[in-house]
Amino acid sequence: MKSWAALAFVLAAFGPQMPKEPEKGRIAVEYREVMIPMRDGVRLQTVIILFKDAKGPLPILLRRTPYGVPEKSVVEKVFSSDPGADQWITVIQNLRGRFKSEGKFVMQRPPHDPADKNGVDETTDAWDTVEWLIHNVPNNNGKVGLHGTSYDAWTAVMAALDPHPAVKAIIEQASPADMFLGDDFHHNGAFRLSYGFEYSALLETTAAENYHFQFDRADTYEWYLNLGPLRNADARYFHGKIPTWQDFVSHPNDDAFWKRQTVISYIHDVKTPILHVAGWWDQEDFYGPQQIYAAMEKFDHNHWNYFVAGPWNHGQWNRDAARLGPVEFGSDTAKWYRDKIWTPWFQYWLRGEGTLKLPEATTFETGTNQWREYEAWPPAQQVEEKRLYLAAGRKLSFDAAGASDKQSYDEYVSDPANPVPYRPRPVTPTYPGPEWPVWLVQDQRFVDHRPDVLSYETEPLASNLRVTGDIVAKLVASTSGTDSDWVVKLIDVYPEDAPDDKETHAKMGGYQLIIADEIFRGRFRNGFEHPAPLKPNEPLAYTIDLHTNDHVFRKGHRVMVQVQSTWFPVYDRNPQTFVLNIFEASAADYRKATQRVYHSSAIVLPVVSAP
Ligand code: PG9
Repeated sequence: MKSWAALAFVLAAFGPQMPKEPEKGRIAVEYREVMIPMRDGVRLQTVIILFKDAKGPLPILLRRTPYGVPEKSVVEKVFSSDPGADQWITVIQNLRGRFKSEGKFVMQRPPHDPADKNGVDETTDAWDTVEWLIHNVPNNNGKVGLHGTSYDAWTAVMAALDPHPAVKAIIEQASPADMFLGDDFHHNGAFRLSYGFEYSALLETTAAENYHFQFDRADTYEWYLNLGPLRNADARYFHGKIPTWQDFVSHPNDDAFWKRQTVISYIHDVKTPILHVAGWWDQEDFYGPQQIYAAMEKFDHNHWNYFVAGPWNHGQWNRDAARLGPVEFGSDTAKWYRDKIWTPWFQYWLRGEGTLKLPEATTFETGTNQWREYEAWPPAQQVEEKRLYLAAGRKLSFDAAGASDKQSYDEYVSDPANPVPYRPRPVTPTYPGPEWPVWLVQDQRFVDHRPDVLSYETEPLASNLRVTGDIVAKLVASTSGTDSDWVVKLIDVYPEDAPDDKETHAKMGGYQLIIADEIFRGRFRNGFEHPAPLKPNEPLAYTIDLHTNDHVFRKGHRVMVQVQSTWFPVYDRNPQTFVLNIFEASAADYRKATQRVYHSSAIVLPVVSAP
C-alpha cells in the first residue's frame, strides 16, 4: 500500500479503537485471513480478528472496504493494546477486485437488476459475507454490526437496503449519497476536478493498487490550469484506461447512470437501526449522511434512524478532534462521540448492554462549543427563517429596504484563465495532505478583495446569532455568457482583536472562517437532467442549498457572504459559454464573462431565538 492508502486504512480500519500506547494487560489476538465465497463463486479477501481469552460469545463488527485489509503485524500491534477491542470480533473485507479479492472492482457498484436472479452487488456481497461469518467464525453470538467511514460507510448503507437478519445495527460515517448532486465527484452538477482526477487514478490505475498521480508541478493549481480543457486529461494521461474518468465524460448530466448509482432512490424502508454521522467541515462527503438520514427518516416507523454531526473534517471522528486547523472546540469531540455514542450504540444493539439514551439528533454547536440534542433534524421548534440581504455597499443586512430595487447590483469579471484558487497556493496534491483535509477551515482573506470575489458583511453583531438547521442562498444573478458557476460561502469573521491561535499561530484577528458553502452550475438551473444555456445579462433566480448547520456567530463577530464564479482546481472551470458537454469543450469555449449579483439576493438563515 502507498502512504495515503495506508493512512486511510488505519484511520478507517480501527474507527473508534485507535492505536494507543500498550497498557499493562495486553490482549491475545488471533489473526485469520480467509477467502469468503459469494453466491456467484467470487471469493473476497477477509481478515478476522479474534481474541484468545475473550469472554464470549461475541458479536461481529464488519467493515467492507476498497482500501485494503490490515496485515497481521499491524493488527497485533493495534488490537492487543486496545482495552475495548475484545468486546467484538472485528472483520474487515476487501471489495471485489481490490487487493486479493477476486472479481472486478466497479466504482460504487449500483444495485443489480431485481429481474436478474444471479445478480450481485454490495448488498448481496454483504449478505453473503454475514451468512458465512455467523456460521464459520467461532464464538460469535449471531449478531453483526456494520460500520465504516466514507466508501466503507457507503457499503454499510448498501447492506442496509436488504440486510441479513443477523445485522442488528449500522453506523455510517460520511457515506456519499449522490455523486452528481453533492458528494466527492460533483456538487450541483459542477465537476470536482482535482478529486475526480486524482481519486480515479488512485483506484483504477492498473499495475498498482493505489497510485498517486505524479504531478510535474509542485502547485497543482498551475498543473490543472496548464491542462487546459478537460478533454486533455484523457488524451494526455488516462488514454481511455480509467473507467471512472470515462464515466465522467460520458455522463455530464444527471442521467440514468448517476440515478442508478445514488442510494437515495433505493431507500423505501429502515430495516435495521442506523446512525448517520456527518462532519461540519467534511471536505468530501458532507452532503451524503444528511441526505441518507433525511431519506430514511420518512420510513422510520420503529425509531431506528439517528443523526450525529460534529465539528470534523472527513474521518476526524476516528482521530483527535479538540481542534481543526486553528479552530478550537474546547474538548476532544471525537473521543466524546466514540465514548458516548459509537461504543454504547454497538454495546446496546449487539451485546444487549445498557439502555439507548440517544436523542434523534446530536449535534455540536460551533461558536459556543457545546453538544446539543434535538427531537428532529433539522429542528422545527423555535426556529425562524430570516433573510440576510446582499445589500449595496457590500453590506449584509437583515433590513430588506434595498432588496426591492431590482436594478441594483455588484459586478465582477470571471476569467477562466485566472480562476479563484480554493486554497492558498501552492495547491498540493489531494492526497496524502496535510492541506486537503483542512481547506474548509482556511482563512478566506486569501481571496477576499480579489476583483472576482464579492464580499458582503454585517457590522459586528450586538448579540449572539444562533443558526441551527438548513441554510439556503437565494441568489439573483446574471452573466454575460451563456453558462456560469455560482459559489456562495457563508463566513464567520472573527473580531479584530481575537488573539492568535496558540497552537498553529494563526492570526485570528479578522479571520474569515467558512461555516457553509456550495457551488451551483448554472446550466442546471431548470433541472440536472437537461442542461440549458442561460440568457445573457438576464437576472435569474438560483436557490442554492448550503445544507444544515449548527453554529453561533458570537457577539462582536461579523457575518460575511462571498460570491464568486470559479473555485479551482477542486471544481473544473465553467467555460461560461454553453456547450453540450463540458468534458468535450475546446480551449476557445472558455471565455471571460461579466457577472452581476443583484441586491435582492439573500441568505436564508434558520435563526434560533433560545440562547
Ligand atoms: N471520499 C472517498 C470516496 C467515497 C466513495 C467513493 C469515492 C470516494 C472516501 O474517503 O472513501
